[in-house]
Amino acid sequence: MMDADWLVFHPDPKKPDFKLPAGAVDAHCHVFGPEAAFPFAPERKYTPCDAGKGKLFELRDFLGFDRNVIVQATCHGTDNRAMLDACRAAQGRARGVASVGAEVTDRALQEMHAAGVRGVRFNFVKRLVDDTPREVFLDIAGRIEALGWHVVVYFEAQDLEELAPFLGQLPTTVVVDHMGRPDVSKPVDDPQFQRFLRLLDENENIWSKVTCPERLSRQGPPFDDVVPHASAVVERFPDRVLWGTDWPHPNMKSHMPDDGALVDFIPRIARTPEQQRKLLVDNPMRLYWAP
Ligand code: 0GY
Repeated sequence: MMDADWLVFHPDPKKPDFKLPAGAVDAHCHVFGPEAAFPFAPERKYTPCDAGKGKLFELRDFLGFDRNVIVQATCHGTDNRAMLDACRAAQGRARGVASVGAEVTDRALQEMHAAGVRGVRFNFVKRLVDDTPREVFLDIAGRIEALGWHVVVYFEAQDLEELAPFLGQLPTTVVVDHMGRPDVSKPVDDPQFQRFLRLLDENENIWSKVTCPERLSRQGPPFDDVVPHASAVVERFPDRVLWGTDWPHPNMKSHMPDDGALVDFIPRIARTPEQQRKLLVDNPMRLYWAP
């Protein structure tokens, strides 16, 4: 049973006015269950609605995306079966980002690679996961480096100062979820957001997802307050940004976004056709579909 206050994904999104470029990748989305086939993890911090691969692929086609990157959601812990099943079913049109523990075997990593996994996610958001020792993460990073994978990190803006030395130690490409969750009620030149921009300035292997205006906005749709931050990142690091819907939008409390309206947000943060092509096609293809 999903949590009593769980908000279910939008049942009937609008057709986007923004026409996505050919080959566009939704580079941050999840699958939840279905629970009957893929039970949620005992250690999870929330119980979502079912949101299986069929619905995800329907949305991909409806919005005009060509491909997905399916990120393991914390409600499935380190049991990656639902994500792997979705990647396999997509027949080359999805890649995955897994969550693994220290106990993962090389054979399991190789099987994940064959299914389409190209990264692992390290989560530092305290409401979502229990703490993992940094040595465990560093050990995993060293092992997945050999496979050519990268690391996705999710943290809150106030934790960046403490995390920065650890992030600097990671040997792979590192992708930060949702711009490190800035407080968008503060301006772009606020020290906290400047710290995030500096992290990317000083580490050429660090990328950012310019995702989740619905999560970061204090004002709600059409998310005007997120435009300055997201467009600043796209303008400064056009070759190191990714975009995704974040469907089915876990833990949204204020409202459930219309996924078509989220696509219409893209040209407000990536204003030129060149920026849009890099954000939606070139960058995700380089990171996830390199031969
Ligand atoms: C997101 C954001 C959230 C959740 C998860 O794996 C997850 O449970 O990523 C969140 O609650 O902020 O990226 O989907």
